[in-house]
Amino acid sequence: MDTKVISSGIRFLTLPESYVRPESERPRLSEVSTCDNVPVIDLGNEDGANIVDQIGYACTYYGFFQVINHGVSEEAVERMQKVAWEFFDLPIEEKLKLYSEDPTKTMRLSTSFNVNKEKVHNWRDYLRLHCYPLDKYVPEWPSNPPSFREIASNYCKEVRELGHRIEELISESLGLEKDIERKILGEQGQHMAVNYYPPCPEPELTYGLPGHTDPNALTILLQDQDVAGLQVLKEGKWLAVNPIPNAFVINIGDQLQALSNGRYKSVWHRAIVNVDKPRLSIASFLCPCDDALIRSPAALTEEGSGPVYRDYTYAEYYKKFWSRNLDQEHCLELFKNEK
Ligand SMILES: O=C(O)CCC(=O)C(=O)O
Repeated sequence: MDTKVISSGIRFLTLPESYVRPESERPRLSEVSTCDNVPVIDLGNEDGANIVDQIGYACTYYGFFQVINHGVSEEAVERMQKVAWEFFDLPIEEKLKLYSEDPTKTMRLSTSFNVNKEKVHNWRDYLRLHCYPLDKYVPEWPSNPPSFREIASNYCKEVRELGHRIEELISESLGLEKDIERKILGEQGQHMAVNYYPPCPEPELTYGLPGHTDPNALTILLQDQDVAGLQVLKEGKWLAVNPIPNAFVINIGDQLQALSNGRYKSVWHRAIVNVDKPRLSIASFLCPCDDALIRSPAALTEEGSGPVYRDYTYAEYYKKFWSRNLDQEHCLELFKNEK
């Protein structure tokens, strides 16, 4: 690539060759329809059992859902979005001080997905931060814009609480004790990817992010309120998940698929880009602690054909995930028990 990042402020008139997907891998945007029946779960609903039922349904049939009345304050969300835009509006020289292609770094600005492994690049820049424990990681976060650390810390705290609540609801929906997931996943890590997709001259030929599943336990995605771009795979078809006000999109990650013994599906999703407008999304990931042993509870494996996946540690899984390209087969397939 000529420049390392694409958020340079310079508008591209043609798509550089290294971003052009072969014909068979292109997004075929004209064939994508809108997902009209995305489950929207009101976490303010006083009927707790009803929330659990809705979560169970959404995890079984969709692998994702949106939540409203989720407890993360509108102020925290708005300030986070504003400071994220300000970060990507910084001069390129300032941003490049944080640039790295090393996925093991706990704070970096990068581009595409895994530039050293992939054959074709993706039309995305991203700031990736480790966020838990905050006092360990905040000192290495960007100091420009000056308010970034304070605003992002506050956002991370509120989102973490939401994530824990959803994990408890998911455990209950599987008929397990509320705290079982958190016991198995251990003291969970938290990462954040602030994704910036500049306007793209030829969106039909490339992706912001190609179809992938998330390697972690749970993803809490804040979509751009004005510009759509998220699509999910349902019954073999890509469907657009358009933003709704004051909502988060919750994705089941690979570890919850494993923990549920395959009952809940880690959803394939992708981000597409557009000609006119930049798009910004903020993904927060709850990740099992490195030495968490991922094993489905006996209550879910006793019946049927037993455990679908072999036991493994999250550290083992994560290493495997980053050693591969994003749009290969599902990483969890490599951890399946022989039949
Ligand atoms: O930008 C989006 O809507 C999706 C982002 C995403 O899938 C990710 O960060 O893993």
